[in-house]
Amino acid sequence: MAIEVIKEDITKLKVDAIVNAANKSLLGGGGVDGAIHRAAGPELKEACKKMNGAETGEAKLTEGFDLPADYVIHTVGPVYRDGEHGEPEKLKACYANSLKVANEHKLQSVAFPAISTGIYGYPLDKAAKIAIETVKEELERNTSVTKVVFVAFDDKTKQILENQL
Ligand code: AR6
Repeated sequence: MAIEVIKEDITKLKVDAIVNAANKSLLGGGGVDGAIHRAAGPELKEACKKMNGAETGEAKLTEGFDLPADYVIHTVGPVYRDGEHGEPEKLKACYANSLKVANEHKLQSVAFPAISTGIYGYPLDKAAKIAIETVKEELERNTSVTKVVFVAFDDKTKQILENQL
């Protein structure tokens, strides 16, 4: 099993699946969600419309359309309030459920953005700990996934993920 941290635009990655930090509507938004929808093209939104949204912590798969990645796994991170409203468990569910979906589709390589740490306000150090711990746990199970890439969009995120790893 291999876990890597890189600084990159996730929409450029040629992996089996990139994970999208979406919202419950699954119909697009700002941040990494907006970037993924722009790069994938309008067919992605059409595919997302058929999924009737998702709950926080859930993960649902579509094709990647114009992206170099074959698939997109859409997950909905928690909006951070104070950490006392189930945010850690919900963030953990995002990583675990995304990898479960990847396994169900026999995918090998998956790239994650730093879910919830942008618009949703999750403190980076806390989110990075959950992200790395959960992915390690899931890769220790019997899964098709052999490679996970954590994609940072800025130096600070890269540093914190690397330290945690
Ligand atoms: N590649 C990799 N990472 C990126 C990219 C990119 N192209 N663009 C941004 N990031 P955010 P959230 C990083 O705000 O906090 C949307 O409107 C970004 O720097 O995208 O889960 C959705 O529709 C940060 O480190 O997601 C939801 O409404 C990380 O991705 C809401 O935002 C996550 O930031 C979700 O908020």
